[in-house]
Amino acid sequence: MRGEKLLLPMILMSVVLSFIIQTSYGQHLTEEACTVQILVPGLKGEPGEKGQKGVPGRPGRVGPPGDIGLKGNRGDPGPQGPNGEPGVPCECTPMRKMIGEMDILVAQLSSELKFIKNAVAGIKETDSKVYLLVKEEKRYSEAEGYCQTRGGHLAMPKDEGANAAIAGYITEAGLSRVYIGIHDLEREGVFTYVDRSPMTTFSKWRKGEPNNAYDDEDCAEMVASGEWTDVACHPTMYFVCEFDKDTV
Ligand SMILES: [Ca+2]
Ligand SMILES: [Ca+2]
Repeated sequence: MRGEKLLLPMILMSVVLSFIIQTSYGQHLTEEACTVQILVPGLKGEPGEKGQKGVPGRPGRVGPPGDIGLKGNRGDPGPQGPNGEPGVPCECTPMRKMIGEMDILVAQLSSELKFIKNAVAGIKETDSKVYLLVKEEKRYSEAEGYCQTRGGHLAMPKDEGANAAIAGYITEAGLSRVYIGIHDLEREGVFTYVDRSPMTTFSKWRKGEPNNAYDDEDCAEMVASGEWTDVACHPTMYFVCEFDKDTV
């Protein structure tokens, strides 16, 4: 636009200048007389080179907070952890063993105390033997075990004096019968003392005994009169132990 506005004045100025030159130089410029130069714009030039990249713009404002997300699914279990440190060896075993042994000792002491109480209550004796009435109901074999534990046997009367001492003991205690150490457990009909010593000349069987009633009488009891009877071995009853005076 600006080029077009200047076009008309430039044309007029060119006409005036040509007229002045023609008037001033006369013949010299005759060939150029009435020549009018008209200036026109040239063709549009090529586009310039591309400019350099501009500096980055300022950062924008912080955006509004987003919506709360939905809860995710539960994750898979993690891997197994490393093994723990080795434990300290338990010292309880010796203690338990000791407590167990003490329990056994207490039980033995209780049993011994009971035995002593019985003994204090009254022991019968002969020149060579001490008899103890045990007021605990036991089977024949258990009764013999009880006496053996204390160094004796079930009472084995081998003469009238010993038999009378035991019988008196039973009577004084108000009992009717007790186990004594006589049986035919090893050979039916052949009675021996519980220490396996044979019966010799002395015996005190009640009339009609031993009769091995019901084929089930292999042990012996003494009744208050001092007589013996063969009886079954499994019933429980009181019993009399005997001890050698030499070992008591
Ligand atoms: Ca028998
Ligand atoms: Ca009998």
